[in-house]
This record gives sequence, C-alpha cells and structure tokens, in this order.
Amino acid sequence: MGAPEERVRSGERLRIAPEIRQALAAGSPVVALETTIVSHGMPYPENVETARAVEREIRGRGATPATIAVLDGAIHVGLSERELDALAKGGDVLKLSRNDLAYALATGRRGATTVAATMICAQMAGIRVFATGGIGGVHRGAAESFDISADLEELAQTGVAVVCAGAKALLDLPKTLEYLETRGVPVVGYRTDEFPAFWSRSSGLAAPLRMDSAAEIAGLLRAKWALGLRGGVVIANPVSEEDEIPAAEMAGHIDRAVAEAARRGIVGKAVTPFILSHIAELTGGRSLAANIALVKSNARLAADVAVELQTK
Ligand code: PSU
Ligand code: MN
Repeated sequence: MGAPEERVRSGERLRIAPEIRQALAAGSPVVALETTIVSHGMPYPENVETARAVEREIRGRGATPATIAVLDGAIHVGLSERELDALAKGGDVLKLSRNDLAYALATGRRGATTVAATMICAQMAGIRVFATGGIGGVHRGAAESFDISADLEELAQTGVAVVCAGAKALLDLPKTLEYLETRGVPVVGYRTDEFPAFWSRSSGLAAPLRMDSAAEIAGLLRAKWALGLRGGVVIANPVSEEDEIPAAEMAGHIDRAVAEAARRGIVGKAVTPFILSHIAELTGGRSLAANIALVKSNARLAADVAVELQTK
C-alpha cells in the first residue's frame, strides 16, 4: 500500500470511487488505468470503447479497475460512464504528467493522466499495479531535443508496477533501456527474451530480465518493495502474434511519421499524440487495432499480477 501519510496529505484532492475504496480496504486486487491513452492516444469512439473493454477484461480476471483522471480540482480514482465519455470526446483536456498535475488541481482544469501522473495517483490511492499501452521513453534525437519522457523518472521513484507492451517504437529504444538501467528500474520481458516494440513483438534488443508467470512477477514486486527499494517495475508484455505489425513493416511508417512531426515543428507533449495518430493514418488503422489489442492483453496480465500480489 502507498504510505498512509501520503493519502492523508492528499485529502480532498483525492476522490476514490466507493467500489475501489472497498476493494482496497478488503485487500482485493485493483488495477490502475490511465486516461492520456483515451484523450490523446486514440480517436473517438475507439478510445472510449477500448477504455470500457479494458475495464471488463480486468473484472473478468477477478480484479477491480481504477481509471484515473483529474476533474473538478481533484484526482478521481474510478470514473463514471459519463466522465469517461467526456474525456474521450476531448476538447479541453490537459495531458498531465508530474510537472503539471498540481496546476490542473489548482485551476480546476480537466486533465488526462499519463503513465507518470497515473503512477503518482495510483500510489496515493494504494494501488500497486497499472496497465497501459506503452510507456514513454527517450525520443529519437534526444541528444539535441532533450526530450525524455517523465515516465522514466517516475518509474525510478514511484512504487507501481507498469504492465505495457514495451516502449513505443517511435522512440530510441536502446537509449530508453539504458536510461531505465541507470535509474535502477527492473525491466521484465513476459514470456519473451526480447524487449517488445509496442506494435511489434520484436525490437532486436534483449529484455534485461525474463519471467513466465504472473506469480513470478508478483514475487519480484514483493521482493523489491520488501527491500525498501524505491520505484516501479516495467513488465513488458509483447502484443500477440495475431495482432502485431512486424517491425520491418512498421519501420518505414515510423520514420515517415517522425519526419512529419519534425517538419511541422511539433515538440514537447504534442509529439507522441501526433505520431500515434499519423501512424494510424499511414497504416490504414492497423496500428490502432494493434494498440487496442495490446492494451487489453496488458490489462489481463496486470489483473493476474494484482491477484497474485494479494495472494498470501
Ligand atoms: N500507451 C498507449 N497510448 C498512449 C500512451 C500510452 O497505447 O497514448 C501515453 C501514456 O500516457 C504515456 C504517454 O505516458 O503516452 C507518453 O507521452 P510522452 O511521450 O509525451 O511522455
Ligand atoms: Mn516528451
């Protein structure tokens, strides 16, 4: 559980839905979900359909889903249908990370949480397992742009396990793995020796660690946190063979989308959403279908890990 002082400190700023509060109090498994993928990662209505489907997958595995966003000056852990739908329709929704989370609360602006912000909120609520699509990482050209996702720093300091399909392949994956190693973040390939590349199973890079069951992963989390080691764990679950787009095929689309973002002068937090939507266009929607499939698969594994973590 997150430190109790933290939960008290967050006070009025943290609203946990009754169902989730009860599950946490009973020591039942809970899985956190982010909303940047909803507001900024996928088009409407696929985004809201996916968010609902992901919640169903988690329930189907015996855990309670906890979708997180900032609304009305408070962190909401667990969203109503109406709240989720409004975030999916977009409009004025901030993409929140550690740097602007407090700003959204203070100004009452709506915000979708990235991996970094969702980890922070999950820890405040006492949730230890989180499912997403792909973590952010070191961008290509980072030596010039300095664009390194705050997700990586969050993984170094916040004790939440993040189940993902690797890091998005639009990134510099070797540097992303180096960064995680430097910051002491365990990266586990689930049933794979390779670090997966989001839409593709293969990146050509070795997964630093490998585990083959949710029970083993829960054992790693217990051991890490029992030692008092700060920070999270990346659980990299490759997209299924049926749903993947092979890396060789993705490479050209990614290069074109990255070049187009540079040509249009897109920088900062707009980069990842632009590239995701541009690649969806270039692939005629196939990348979106792969993204939806991999998020659902990550939700199932995250639920299994959360269940194992609660098993004494
Ligand atoms: N996974 C997806 N789609 C997404 C994301 C994850 O399938 O849009 C989001 C997460 O919220 C992650 C963010 O934190 O992309 C990375 O943004 P940036 O590269 O700006 O740090
Ligand atoms: Mn960035």
